[in-house]
This record gives sequence, structure tokens and C-alpha cells, in this order.
Amino acid sequence: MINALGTFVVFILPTYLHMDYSILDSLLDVKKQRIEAFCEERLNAGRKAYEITEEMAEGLREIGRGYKEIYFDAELMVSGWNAKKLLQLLKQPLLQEELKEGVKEQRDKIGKIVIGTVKGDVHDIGKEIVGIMLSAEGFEVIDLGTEVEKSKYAEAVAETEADIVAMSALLTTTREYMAEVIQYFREEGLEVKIMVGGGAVSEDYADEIGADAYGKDAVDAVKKAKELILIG
Ligand code: B12
Repeated sequence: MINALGTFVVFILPTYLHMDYSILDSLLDVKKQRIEAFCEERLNAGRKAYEITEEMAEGLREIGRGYKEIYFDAELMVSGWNAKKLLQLLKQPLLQEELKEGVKEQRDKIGKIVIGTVKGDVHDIGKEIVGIMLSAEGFEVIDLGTEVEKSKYAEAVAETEADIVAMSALLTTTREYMAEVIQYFREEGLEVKIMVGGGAVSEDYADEIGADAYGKDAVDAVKKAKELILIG
């Protein structure tokens, strides 16, 4: 009896008191209240902010996989809202966190990057994670937001003398616009490196349209951006 009571107090009671929301519960919470508790719970458990964004991205992909079968437009919208809220909460921890040891010494800006989601596409969660990680790693990031037209990318490059243009696309229909932007830049003789990424883009597609680099996630984006600056 005492043993049973002990087990209850030590193992079962804490799980009742502890609200451990899963990423899916938190992303799909229509009342938009769980995401903050989720974030706090993960940070208090010692998880790195970047790991939390990866968990979020996997949750969003899971919702994407179930799109039109289990999840519909309403779920896409709610998950998008909650993800943006989570990113807002993680922005400061992300900026302070180093991807690897010893980055502190290279705090001087190592290059300028103009980033934006292409024309016709409003998905900006991945683009924001990439932008934050690039800033955290010493790049000056000029974020043009979403639905960016080629002339806007070009104007921003001219104004800021950026080294790299980074484009994001999540729709198979909008990724084609990346090819148009690249062609425009080449025709206008604008000398800037072009990096692409986003759920609708692959390494093969990046090669096909003549991009200088492709990044599969934010860590890869930072690595490729550094290579473009250092190696060319
Ligand atoms: C949330 C969401 C939405 C939200 C977006 C909210 C927001 N503020 O972003 C809303 C509700 C607005 C939305 C709308 C639509 N969506 Co949507 N959406 C999603 C969902 C579930 C998650 C997207 C996301 O944020 N993923 C997580 C992030 C972190 O991943 P990511 O963007 O790929 O970014 C990572 C990498 O790719 C990389 N990366 C990203 N950008 C860049 C840039 C560079 C330069 C580099 C190097 C790397 C890089 O780093 C990131 C971090 O690892 C996806 C499912 C999925 N598989 O992604 C569908 C999905 C993208 N949507 C889809 C669709 C169809 C739509 C709509 C057409 C639906 C409709 N009926 O209207 C509209 C289109 C609106 C428009 N014109 O853009 C489809 C696209 C299918 C396709 N291949 O074309 C998907 C795949 C769902 C599905 N399975 O069908 N959506």
C-alpha cells in the first residue's frame, strides 16, 4: 500500500500536474494559447532554441503530409499563426545562441544578404528562421518579406550592395519565379550570388535554374552563405 502510494506521488502525480503539450497539439490549438506554454516548457527543459524550431518545422511538415485528408485550410492557417508566434518567442534566444562553439569572435558582419519569399507565395516561416540564423551568425540581413517581385530584389541589392540574394518558395507554382529572377539578374548584369531554398526547392532544381547555392535548412543556409562569401 505504502509502495503504491509512493509510486503515485513520485511518478504519476507529476505527470498530472505537468502540461506537456506536443508540438502538434500546440500548432493546432485554435485558441492559440498552448504555444507559449509549449515554448516555455521546452526552454526550461534545456532545449536549444534552434532544436525547438526544428521540432516546429517537423510538426508543420506533418500537417502538410495530412493536408486534404486529415487537415484542411483552417488547420494550415492556425498552424501558421501558432508557428509565427513561436518564432517570435524564440527570436531572442536564437540570436543569442551560437550554432557552434567559438562563433563569438567573428561578430563583425561578414556579408550582406537580401532575403525574401518570391512573388505569389506568402509562406514565410522557413524564410524567417533562415534570416534569424544568418543574423545570429554575423550576416546583415535585409528582409523583404513575402511576395517579392524581381525588381524589388534588384532595388534592394543596388541600395544595400548586398553580396547574396536568398529566395524562398514553398509552392511548386511559385518556385518557377526563382528562375525568372535569376534570368533577370543575369540579363541586367547584376553581380550578386543567388541562394535558393524552401519546401518546394531541391538541390537538382537549384542547379537546373542556375542558382549559385541551395540550402536544405537554416544550418545549411548559413554554411552555404559563408562558402559563397569566402570561396565565391
Ligand atoms: C503553414 C502553411 C501555410 C500557411 C503559411 C503561414 C506562413 N506565415 O508562412 C498558410 C495558411 C498561409 C498557407 C497557405 C497556402 N498553402 Co501552405 N502550408 C503550410 C505548411 C503546413 C507549413 C509551411 C511551413 O512553414 N513549413 C515549415 C518551414 C520551417 O519549412 P520551410 O519553409 O520548408 O523552411 C525550411 C527549409 O525549406 C529552408 N528554407 C526555407 N526558405 C529558405 C530560403 C533559403 C534561401 C534557404 C537557403 C533555405 C530555406 O529552411 C527552413 C528551416 O529548415 C506547409 C506544409 C509543408 N510541408 O511545409 C503547407 C504547404 C506549403 N502549403 C500548400 C498549399 C497548397 C497552400 C495554399 C495554396 C492552400 C490554399 N488552398 O490556399 C496556400 C497558398 C498561399 C500562397 N499564395 O502562398 C502546399 C504546397 C504544395 C506545393 N508543393 O505546391 C503544402 C506543402 C501543403 C501540402 N502538403 O499540400 N500555408
